Amino acid sequence: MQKIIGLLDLDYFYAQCEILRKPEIRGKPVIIVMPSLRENSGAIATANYEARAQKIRSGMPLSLAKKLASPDSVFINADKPYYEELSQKVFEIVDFFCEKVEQVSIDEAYFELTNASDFEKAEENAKKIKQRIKSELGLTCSVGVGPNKLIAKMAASAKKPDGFYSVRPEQVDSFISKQKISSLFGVGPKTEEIFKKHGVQLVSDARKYSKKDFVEWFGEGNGAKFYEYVFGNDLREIEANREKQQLSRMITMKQDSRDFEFIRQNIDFLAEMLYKKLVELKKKFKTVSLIIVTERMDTVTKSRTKEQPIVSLEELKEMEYTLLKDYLNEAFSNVRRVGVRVSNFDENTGLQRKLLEFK
Ligand code: DGT
Ligand code: CA
Repeated sequence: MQKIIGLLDLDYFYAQCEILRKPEIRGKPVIIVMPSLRENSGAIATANYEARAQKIRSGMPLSLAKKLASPDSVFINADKPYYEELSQKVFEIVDFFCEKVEQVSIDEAYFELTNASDFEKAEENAKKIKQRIKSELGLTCSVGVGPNKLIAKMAASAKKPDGFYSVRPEQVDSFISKQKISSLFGVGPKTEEIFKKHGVQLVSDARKYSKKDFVEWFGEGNGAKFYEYVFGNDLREIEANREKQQLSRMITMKQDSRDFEFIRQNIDFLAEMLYKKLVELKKKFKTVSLIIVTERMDTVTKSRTKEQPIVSLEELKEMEYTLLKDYLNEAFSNVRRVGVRVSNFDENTGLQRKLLEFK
């Protein structure tokens, strides 16, 4: 199967979080400061693009940023717990769409799109994630899609902010060869200097050297790695590291319908698939949701929470049927897609032994 990977990177993240809760500062240069206990020191965590236009950068001393900043600039002390809360919400959206998510920092994660039937479908899914983050949370991000982590990351960096860029397997070579060597993933100022000493400006310039040269310049590990990278190769897998907050399965039905029996059969199929996964992960849950996408592409979610964790497939199905009846009583549209979701996982307990015997 063709591996397809996405990389999501939130734009000027800390600054964007502040603008979200203080809309009046949008459009002004916004600079986030990591305060220091010493008077007048402190460093810049990040700045929005308006501030970057004044040459203000992450890591810069506060004193220098103050000199560069225009009088209408807004300086704000970093509020990490608030940014972490928003970050959690962002990656819950990614979790909802993708099974394998590897968070690499407060504002960046790789996600697996391999399940999509082809690149076009994977691109659609990645765009949906981006749109959902915008519509639900009001945050913009840059998303790259590619056949491996290296390409996904570089694609995301190539179009910032609020960008979307997909590099399909047949485009990898032309994409990567014209990138500056400094934008190759993992190349810092020291590595860049060594490359430049050998006349390497663009990634394609590096290809005239052998792997032996690379190893000589950068050592065994890094040399071999960069040698693969300049040809766009990267075998690193996604290391899923997020505790799932919810799990779901969705399907587009064979035809649009409002028929209870017909939709129920689709729900049974999804519930069985999902329950199998839950048993595998040894997860118990208290909340069950039914997700309906109507023929007009509106999404409706109905949920119910029990006090005690739900411990059988039958119980899960019964709850879904009730939610479906509720939906059919309230809404008139035909159902196009249907989804079964569970959340609110029980922290301490795994599924009991007898549930593990579920076939
Ligand atoms: P971007 O992705 O270029 O639009 O801008 P940011 O601000 O999202 O930059 P990124 O992705 O490198 O870093 C994410 C957040 O991490 C950023 O909003 C603030 C924090 N951060 C980045 N660099 C530094 C740093 O040098 N010092 C401190 N304290 N925090 C940093
Ligand atoms: Ca970022």
